Amino acid sequence: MNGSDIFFPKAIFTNHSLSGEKVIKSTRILAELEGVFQDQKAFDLLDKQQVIYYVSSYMPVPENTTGGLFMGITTLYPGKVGNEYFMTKGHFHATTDRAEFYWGVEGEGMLILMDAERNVWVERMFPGSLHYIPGKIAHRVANTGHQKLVFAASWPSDAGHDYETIAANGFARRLVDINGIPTLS
Ligand code: M6P
Ligand code: ZN
Repeated sequence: MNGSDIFFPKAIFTNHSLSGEKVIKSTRILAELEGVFQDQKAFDLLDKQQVIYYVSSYMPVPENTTGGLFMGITTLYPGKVGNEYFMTKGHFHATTDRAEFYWGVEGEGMLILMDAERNVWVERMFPGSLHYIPGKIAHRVANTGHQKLVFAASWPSDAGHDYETIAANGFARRLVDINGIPTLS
């Protein structure tokens, strides 16, 4: 090995965010979560421009490439719409059988999972929690704490996102605050 074979990494993971040439950043404001929460009256009273979460994704290969991997870091703010915690949109994968890892980095939350028969269950998220999401399972994250929830994810580059199924039918159960306790209702 000589000096010309030593490279700087193509992406950097610092301060709970990714940076590099092939990193894409996106932000979700509350307006983009219209219809996601149960309490429409409470939703209508909130500032629709507020940022609910943001994601930085390292996509080293083009979307839909078979055999590649992506990585994302998501920061989800604390808050509620009525008694329902702020959460990500949630999705199935467009290539339905593709799996994904999520892992907790900072803060507290719940990973909400739903299979094709609409059975719903949750896994607690905390710094160091590791979650294997098998194919064909919809996934969304709720922040149940009082600070930012940061989690990382890695998924196949040909997984894609199916948001339509969730937009049409939602998840079969909701994670709500009942007397300060996250409860699946
Ligand atoms: C994770 C990954 C991404 C996803 C993001 C936000 O970082 O699963 O693919 O985009 O969370 O979740 P959603 O797309 O459901 O809003
Ligand atoms: Zn996914």
